[in-house]
This record gives sequence, C-alpha cells and structure tokens, in this order.
Amino acid sequence: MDNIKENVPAKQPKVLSLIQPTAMPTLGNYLGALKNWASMADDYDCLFGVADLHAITVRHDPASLRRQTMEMFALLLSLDLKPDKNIVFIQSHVPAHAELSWILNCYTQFGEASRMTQFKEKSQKHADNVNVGLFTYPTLMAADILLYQTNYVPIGADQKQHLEITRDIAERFNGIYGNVFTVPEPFIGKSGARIMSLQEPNNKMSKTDPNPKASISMLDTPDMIIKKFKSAVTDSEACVKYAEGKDGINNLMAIYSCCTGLDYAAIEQQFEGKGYGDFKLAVAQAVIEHLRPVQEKFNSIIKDKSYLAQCAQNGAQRASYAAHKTLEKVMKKVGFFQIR
Ligand code: ATP
Ligand code: LTN
Repeated sequence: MDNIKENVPAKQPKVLSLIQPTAMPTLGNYLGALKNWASMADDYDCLFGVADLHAITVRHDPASLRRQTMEMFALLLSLDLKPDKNIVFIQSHVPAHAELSWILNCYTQFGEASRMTQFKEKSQKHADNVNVGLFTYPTLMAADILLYQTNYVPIGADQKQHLEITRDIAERFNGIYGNVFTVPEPFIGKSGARIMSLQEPNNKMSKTDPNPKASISMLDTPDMIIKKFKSAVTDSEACVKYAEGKDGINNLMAIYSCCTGLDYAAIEQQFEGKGYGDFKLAVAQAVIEHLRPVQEKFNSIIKDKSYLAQCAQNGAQRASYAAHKTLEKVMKKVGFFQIR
C-alpha cells in the first residue's frame, strides 16, 4: 500500500497566468514574466494562456489580433513550459471564462471596479472608446483565475490590484455560498527583473512603445539587437558600475545579469578598465545567445500550422474540462435550473 502511495505523484499547487496578444513580447516581458513561467513549469500544476478576450477591450484590427494571437501561442510553445504536463491554451477557446465572468460581474460592486487604476489610466489613454469591457476587465481576469482553483498567479506589480479584487470577489462569493473558490495569492518576481527602456531608462521597457529603439522584441535579429544596444542611452562616466543616477548602465547590468547569471560585483570586475562600447556589445551578445533557442523553436513552430492547431485544440479541451468542474458548481450554487 505504502509503495503505491509513493508512486503516485504528489499533487502540485496550481499556477495560472495569461498574457495579452497586443504585440510581440519584449525582452522586458521575457525576463520579467515569461522566464518565471518557465521556471515554475516543473514544480507546479500550471495553466498558461493567451488573453485574447482581454485584448479587445481596446480598439484593434481583427487581422492583427488573429496573427498576434497565433504568434503569442507559438511563442508560449517555444518556451520550456512543458505543454504535455501543463496546459497552454487560448482564452477565447474556453467559453467558461466568459460565462463565469458574467456571474462574477453580478458579485462585483460598481464602486470597487471604478477604483481600478488600470481602468482609470486606460480610459484616459483611449478616451474615445471607454467601453464596458474595459470596465469589467478585472472580473474576466478573476474568472480566468478562479475557474481553475488557482493557488498562485505570477504577475507584474502593475496587476497586483487586479489580484486583490479577485481575492475580494472570491471571498465574497465563498461567504455567501460556502467554499467554492480557492483564494489565490500573487506571485511577483524579483524587482531586479524590471527591465527599463533603452532610450529612457527611467521608464519601463514596454511592448507598445512607439520608439522601436527603446525595446528589444523577442524576435529581433542579432543585427537589430546589436544596433539597439549600441544606441542605448548611458552616461558620460565610462565606468561599468551599479550606482544611483546611472539608470542606463544599471539597466544594462540588470539585463546582463539576468542573461548570464553573474551578480553585479562580478560584472563590475569583468569590465573594469573597459569602456561602454565593449560592455554594450557584451550585453547584446548575451541577449542574442539567451533568445537564440526560443527564436529557433518559434521559427519552426510558426511555420507548422497543423501542429499549432493541434496544440490549441489540446489546450482548449484540457482547460475546458478543468474549468467545467468549477463552473458547474457555481451555476448550481447560484440556483440555475439544471437539466441533468
Ligand atoms: P503594454 O506595452 O501594452 O503596456 P507591457 O509590455 O507593459 O504591455 P503587459 O502585457 O502589460 O506588458 O505585461 C505582461 C507581463 O510582463 C506582466 O506580468 C508584466 O508585469 C511584465 N512586464 C511588462 N513589462 C516589463 C518590464 N519592462 N520588465 C519586467 N517585466 C515586465
Ligand atoms: N491582465 C494581465 C493579463 C491577464 C492575466 C490573467 C494575468 C489576463 N488574465 C489572469 C494573470 C492571470 C496583464 O495585462 N498582464
């Protein structure tokens, strides 16, 4: 009996995170978020997905959304996310997300949704299209998370408020109907992995920055990467040292550290007496090597449309199965008439 127990794999805590297919991710998204996903793939029972339903909360071009969703999905398959063990899927392929989000809307107060800073920022940025979907963005995100009884949600600091409202909604629902939802915890990576713009190093590197020199896309070629690092903004000290006021160099050191595993003292030692030109080239080379395996895998996967379709279907089926257990329980609790 004991032997049988030993052979049964222990149940792993559940992890879920999604990314919007609004543009090809940057080196910032990779080092700050996607690389963390890959590092959790072995030790947790993970679901990773493309948040295409969230992407239509701002005006978009349908053809671009279709292409970007496929590219984002192919990119997720190119990371070491263990898709045989974990679930990699596209949000709109699992109708339970939209169904649960409607129910959660009815357990979310107008006032609490109005306090979301992302809603306030995006309503200002897209003043001509302040749609109701933008307002209920957090309840869809809560549905993503709560459907799978998620324990941990890897997110950037900007999404913390959305996780807090998710916890509030879950606790409120549980308070009325008993233990229906697991109350999730945020999993925020090291702040060291906040990568800044190469042109304005006190702003974060962002995939929608209109200046192409400011960010490294995950699919940039080696030549583009070298060019962008050569033109990265630094300072006039010509000394590779991590210090206050040296935002440009600090950022390059953070990137180099993430890609090589070296700490700042080791980097300072390696570049002692050398100029910024040498350092920038070394950072560019480290990034090129770091992205190379992901790019190679992406380039072969994106060409294989039938493999992509097969993976998307597999992800959708497995996610739907997992989501349904919670959705059915919720529907029963709120009193919907059940046929069976
Ligand atoms: P946008 O340009 O549309 O604001 P973004 O590049 O900021 O997008 P998001 O889609 O908002 O990226 O975020 C995806 C994930 O990447 C989040 O977990 C976020 O915290 C993380 N992330 C985004 N930018 C950075 C960055 N510069 N450094 C580290 N992590 C980042
Ligand atoms: N809002 C997130 C993307 C997102 C997400 C989620 C993250 C949608 N659903 C569920 C974690 C869990 C963003 O813009 N980064």
